[in-house]
Order: sequence, then structure tokens, then C-alpha cells
Amino acid sequence: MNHLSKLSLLFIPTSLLCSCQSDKKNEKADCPNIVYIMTDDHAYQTISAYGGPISKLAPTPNIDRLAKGGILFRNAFVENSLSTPSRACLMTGLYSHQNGQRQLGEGIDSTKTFFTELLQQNNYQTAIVGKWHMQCEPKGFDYFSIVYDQGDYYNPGFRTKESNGEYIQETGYATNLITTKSIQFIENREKDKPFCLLIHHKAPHRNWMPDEKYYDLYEDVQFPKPSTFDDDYRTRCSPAHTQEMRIDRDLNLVYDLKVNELRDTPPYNDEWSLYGIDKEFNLMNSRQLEKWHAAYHPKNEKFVKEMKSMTDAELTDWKYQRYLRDYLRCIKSIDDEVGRVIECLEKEGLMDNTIIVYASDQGFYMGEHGWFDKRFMYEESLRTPLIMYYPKAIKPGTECTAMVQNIDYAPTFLSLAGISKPEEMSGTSLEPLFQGEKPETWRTDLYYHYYDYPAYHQVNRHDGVRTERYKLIHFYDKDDQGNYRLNCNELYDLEADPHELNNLYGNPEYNKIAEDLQTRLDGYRQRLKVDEY
Ligand code: SGN
Ligand code: CA
Repeated sequence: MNHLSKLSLLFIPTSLLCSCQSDKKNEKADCPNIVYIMTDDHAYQTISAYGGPISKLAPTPNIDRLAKGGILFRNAFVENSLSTPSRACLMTGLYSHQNGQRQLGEGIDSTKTFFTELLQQNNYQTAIVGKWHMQCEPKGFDYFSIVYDQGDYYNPGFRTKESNGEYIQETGYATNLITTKSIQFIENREKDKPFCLLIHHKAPHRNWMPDEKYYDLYEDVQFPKPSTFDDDYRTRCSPAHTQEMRIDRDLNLVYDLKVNELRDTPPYNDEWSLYGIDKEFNLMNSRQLEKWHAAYHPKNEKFVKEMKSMTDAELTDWKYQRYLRDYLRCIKSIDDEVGRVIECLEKEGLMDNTIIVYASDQGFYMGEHGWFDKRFMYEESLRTPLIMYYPKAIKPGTECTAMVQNIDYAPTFLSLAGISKPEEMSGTSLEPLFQGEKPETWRTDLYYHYYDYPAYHQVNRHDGVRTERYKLIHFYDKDDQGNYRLNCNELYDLEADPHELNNLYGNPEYNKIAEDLQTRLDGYRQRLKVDEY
């Protein structure tokens, strides 16, 4: 038998390998465990496996290990670039308007089936640790230990089934505590069952507070700015002009960049409370606070002195560097803790029969178009990191460029567990992509819809389609009578203009393409019964 045919025998679709649905005694041997690690706002630009210039200066060796041993999805996208919508989508395999969670606040229709419920019914032990964020109770979990709302970086509280609705505060840094609890779950799991563990980190969400051991990491590194940093939005319609997520204008020196020395004197609490940041600092104990000041106070004092003679451009550059350094310090901890999870799985002998997934709840701007945050359908927030490690079915070092979306995760996990996907689930299992090849019938376009307006960062509502080469975005806003207050379109050729600087909508040369994209968009709206756009 030649080498290739041996390989094809080895990589049999896993749904054929396992059957977790019956009470068979030997099923444990077949059914993969699932460890899904999701960070909050982790930009693929800062994962070295994705190869971007920032990540070369701040590498992520442990996340890279998963990519090297598994599959890296280059075109993984979300359907609504915001936390709770993304989490609702993960749990249900449904688009936002189908699961109810369109905006950040309340919304999820908790009568929808969560994939963890189906795993539970099929003999899996299920758990979630960290940020849950949605307003409904975690459903379909044997064990949970969740932080309040967005969670806190230092000494966060955790709520479990046993804590009677209370959040019990623990001492330490969120990323480390969440990992420790996850490891404890793995070590104490019911060993005669397969398990599914969701590890949902709080980091690196705004306002990017690092663990004390990394307060000075990257302090001497100058991170390069993306080529679109000075985008003037010249060809776009109004939403890119009216957003409030600019590094130069909207990143607050005190709240986001933690410079308290602007006018206050120690202990700085007045200045902090003015910007609402006192909450994070009030959670620190005196030893932690002392460490913070010892590291940040000298840097801040130096900055405040120099700031007086800085040009606007120099000040923006300083903000960018502080933003990146703090963000990447948070990522350093994430990467370390991914390493700890891998180590634990190795020690428990679980590496061969566990699918380890690394993802974020959406993408994030690291200065592209001058921005931080997400929400827009432009590439950096639409695209999310996605890496899967599963030696039984995935060859090491596989890369996949097929377009996948976060509606696909739940169907993938069900399929791996040998459970049929409920008919109503919109996503598709990613298993057929595990060899890196794209099946002929794979999707050729995808649908996106963002609803959270007016809200933080003031990004207007929009929906749109993306094909492998083009993107059509429709921005809208309506009054109570249904009259449009905003109704405009953008079209990008991602091959000629990967940074989306040149809106081609209305350019006669692109009329045919615009028509085709509009037909695809209308098709989605109709098929999916979208009720506003
Ligand atoms: C908070 C942040 C926003 C962020 C949203 C949503 N402001 O409101 O900057 O866009 O969360 O983020 S903060 O002042 O509270 O930091 S999400 O990841 O949860 O969707
Ligand atoms: Ca997020």
C-alpha cells in the first residue's frame, strides 16, 4: 500500500468512527472529548500562526502548537461581530435573528436547543468555565463556574450551581484562574464518559489589563502600524465616518491607557472613578495595587512630562504603542495558559482523543483604519481566529481557506460526537474540511448582520454578503414608521483591494458584480426570513 492510501485510511471522517448515542459500555473509547477555548476579542493579527507583522514581535508559541499539529482556518468569520451574539450563535448554531441575541444586551431565546444539551443527552459530561455573558442561565452543563457579565481582570467572582446565585470572589488574575478551574474539571472528570469543556476567557477584552508578571513585557518594542492606520474613509458611506472607535480620538488616556497622573495625585482614585476604571482597581488588594503602581507610575510620569511637547501624531503613536503593549501582554498570558491546558491533556493521556479548538468571539481592530473594537463587516472584525487540533482526523499543518462561520461550530461538535444535527440548525459541520480540501458543494458566500445601534462605538446597523472575492455591505437605520434614515451600500473587490479602501458601489464597471451580490443578499434575506434591513 502506498503512503497516500495509508493516510486516507487513517483520516476517516470521525462521524464514522464514533457513536456516543447509545448506552454502550465501550463508547468512551470512540467519542472525542471536546475542549473549546474561546478568548474575548482576540485578533488573528496577534497570533503568530497567522503570520502577521505584530505577532512576529509578540509570538504565541502554544497556540501555534495547536495550529502546527492541526488545522488553521484562514477564512473563519462570525455572523455578527459582538460578544453575546457570537456566544448565542456558538450555543445554537443559529444566526442572531433566529436565536434572538441580536444586540449586546438581553435577547437570547433560551427555548432554542443548545448543542451542549444534546451532548449531555448522549452521555457527555459538559462544563463551561469563564465568561458566559448571556442573560439566560447556562443550559446543558453538568458543571459551570462563570464570571459576572464581562468579568474582571483581577480577583473576579465566580458563580457555580452550588453558590446559590452568588459570585464568590477569588484571588488572582482572571486568565490564570479560569485555566486552573478548567484543569481541575479535566482532572476530576467522570472518567467513564467523554467530556466537552468550554474555556471562555475574559481577556483580552477592553481595557486590556495584564497579569503583574507581564507589566513590563514589550516595553521596549515598537509595534508597526498597519498600512490603513491613516484611512480617511474617503470612498465610504457615512458609518465609517461617524463611528466612535478611533485610537487617536476615542481611546481614553485614563480609562483605556491607564494614565492617572494627568492631574491627580496618589492614590489616584478620584481620577479613576471619574472614568469608571475604579472598579478594576478597587478589586485589587494592596499588594497587587502596589505592584501596579511600581510598574506603571514611572512610565506614566515620563509620558505626562513628554506629552506637553508632543505633536498630535506623536501622541497618537504613543496611544497606539500603549494599547498594543497592554493588549499583547494579555495575549501572552492567554498563550501561557493554553500551554497549561495542553500540558494537562498530555498528562491525562487525552491528546489523541480530544479535539482542541482555539477561537475568539470575533475579530478586533489593531489599528486598521485607525480603530480598536470590532462590529463592522470589514475584514479584521468579521474574521476570527480558528484553529482545531485533532490528530485522529486532522493532519498536522493543514490549512483551510474555505469560508466557514461561527454557526458551523455547534454542528461540527455534534457531528464529531456522532449526533445528528437538529434540522433547524443553520450551520454546517466543518468535518468535510479537515483534510484541507474544499468540497465542491461548499458555501460560496456567507451572510452577516450587525444590529447594535445606537450603542458603544456608534457603528450603524448593516447586513451583507461576502464571497471569496467580493463583499457587499448594506448600512441602514429606520425610524418608527419604517422610513430609512440611513440607506447606503459599499462594495469591495477583496482581491484587488484586500484592505477595503476603495468602495466600488455605483462604479458602472462593477454593476454586474453588484447585481450578483445583491441577488445573493436578497436570497439570504428571503431564505433566512430576515425581518429588518
Ligand atoms: C464594553 C466595552 C466596549 C465593547 C463592548 C462589547 N466598553 O461595553 O468597548 O465594544 O463591551 O464588547 S467598556 O468601557 O466596558 O470596556 S463585547 O466583546 O462584549 O462584545
Ligand atoms: Ca468580544
